[in-house]
Order: sequence, then structure tokens, then C-alpha cells
Amino acid sequence: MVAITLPSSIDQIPLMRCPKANAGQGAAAAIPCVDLSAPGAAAAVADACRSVGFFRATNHGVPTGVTDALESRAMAFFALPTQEKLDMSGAARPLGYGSKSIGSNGDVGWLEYLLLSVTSNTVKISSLPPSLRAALEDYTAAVREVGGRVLELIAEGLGVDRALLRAMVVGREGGDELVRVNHYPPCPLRAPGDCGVTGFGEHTDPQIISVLRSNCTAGLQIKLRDGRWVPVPPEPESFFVNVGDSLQVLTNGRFRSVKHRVVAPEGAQSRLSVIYFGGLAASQRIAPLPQVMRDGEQSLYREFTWGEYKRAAYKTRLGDHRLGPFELL
Ligand code: GA4
Repeated sequence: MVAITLPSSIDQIPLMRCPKANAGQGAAAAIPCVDLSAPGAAAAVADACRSVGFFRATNHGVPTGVTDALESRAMAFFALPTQEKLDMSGAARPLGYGSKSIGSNGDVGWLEYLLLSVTSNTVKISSLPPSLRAALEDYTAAVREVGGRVLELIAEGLGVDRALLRAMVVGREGGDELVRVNHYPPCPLRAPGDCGVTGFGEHTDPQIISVLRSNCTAGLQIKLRDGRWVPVPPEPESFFVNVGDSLQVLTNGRFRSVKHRVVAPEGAQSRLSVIYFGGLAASQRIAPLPQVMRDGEQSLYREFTWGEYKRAAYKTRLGDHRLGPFELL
């Protein structure tokens, strides 16, 4: 990636550019789609997690009213003056309201966001507008169910106890569930050449799974195993699930965390996405599940806890290979 120099009137941050994805035929077809209520869903989920690390989930049971309410409350929040947003949420460190800066090691993108801890369905930011807080709590309760269902299907697809993964994440005492609301305003800049302006740079998610829903503005891209970046067509009626680093380790690399990124919108529309991250309790040990290992199979990773991995992650840059220091072979 290369930094773009911006006219100083627009902003004082060095934006990044990313080469355009392969929007050609077959790109959307590369994204598996799973009907969560279909009889073969467990096998389809496992297959998608193995081949791409990402899939579109339909028949998820979340009422449109719940997603619509959050979308409109969130857009109203982002329309407020910056100082008000900061006063209500605090500056992201890492939780709170952030603008253009991601993490604390110099990553930037064309976005603003709210990052919230939602464990036990309590949005731990007391001064958010009550209507936004209520919409977030309703949404979290619903998306957590989607996450729970997906974790059951993953477990079933792996041939382990159906409740095992869900119990490690969802509603777990001391667990680490986050919700991130990302707002990508239309970007007036043009990156040089065949590039777009980076909204959120390429990375993998450290958690077990992430469950994303966006409005109808495009921008999300995923990296396939063959190295091609493909755009993910927006599909507001669906959720998108991605495998995180922790699930990669639990499956000893059978499922691989997917690299993804967001390109800033070029037209008149904003992109709004909401992501639920299912993480573990800080003391939870992360190592390949014995039930998935073949006789004599070696672990690809040294054992660690979620607390240890998270601390290490926060010292990295977005695009770093965070599992690297934990790999054994
Ligand atoms: C990527 C996934 C989630 O959005 C997130 C991000 C976190 C942050 O924005 O605070 C991190 C990033 C994410 C991984 C590396 C570190 C931490 C920014 C960053 C540079 C909330 C998460 O859990 O990890």
C-alpha cells in the first residue's frame, strides 16, 4: 500500500490506497451462501469455513426492524458534531468513538466508528443517546443468536459437541464480545491509478467468528486462498460470517481466518456496517480441539490464552500476521 498526499483542507491524515479487486465474473460466486435453517447447514458452514473462511448467511431469523432501527439511530449519531460524539462515547482507546485512526499503532482509514463491549448485552457506554443504546442492545441480542447458531453449526460440522464453541463465547461470564459500528462517508478523493481509497485496511479478525451486516453500499472485499481480492456484494438482508484467528487455531488450521478490507465509497452513499465479534474469556486457553486432531497430528501453534493473544494483537499493525509468533512449524 502507498500513502496518498491529501490537500490539507480535507484532512491531515495520510490515506492509503488499495488496488482494485477482481470484480469479474465468478467473483460473487466465490462467496459461499448458507441457509442457516436448511438441513445440510452444518456441512455447508464447515465447507465454507474450510475453503474461504467466509460465507453469506440467510434465514438467520433477525427481524428487519431490528437492523433498520440500528441503522437509522447510528446514522443519526454519526451526523452529530464530532465533539458531541466524543463527549457521548469517549475517544476510542480502544473502546469508544474513533475517526480515521484504527488501533493505536498508526493505522488509518476513511471511516468513523463506535467500538463497544457488549458482553452480557450491556452496552458499557452510559452517555450514548438512549434510542441508540436501545437499538444496539436489541441488535446485539439478535446478532448474538446468529453467532450462537453459527457456532453450533461449526461444531456440528467439525464433529465435536454441538454446544462446545457456543458456550465458550456467547453470554459467557467474563467473555469478550464486541460490536463495532463503522460509518464510511462518501470519499471525495480519487486514489491514483487502478486503486481505491482504503476505508479499513486488510486484516484478519483475532476472535473466533465475526458476524457482519451492512447497508446497501458496497466496499467490503475478501482475499481468496488463491490471492485474489473479490468484492462482497452488499446484501442488507443477509449476514456475513468470517473465521477469526482463534478459530483457525482451535481447528489446527483446518479453517483459516480470512483477510478482508473495505474500500471507501466513491459515489454519494455512505456505507454503514455493524460487526459482532465473538471472543473468549481472557483466561480461556486457545489450542487445537483434541476432538478434531487426527492420531499423531502435531499442533501448529503453541498454546496461549485469549488475554495473551489480545494483548499481543494490540501491539501489532492492522495488516500484520498476528498468529506468526504463535506458530510452531
Ligand atoms: C480487527 C478486528 C476488530 O475490528 C478489532 C480491531 C482492533 C481495533 O480496532 O481496536 C485492532 C484490530 C482489530 C487488530 C489489530 C489491532 C487491534 C486494531 C489494531 C491495529 C476491534 C479487534 O478486535 O482487532
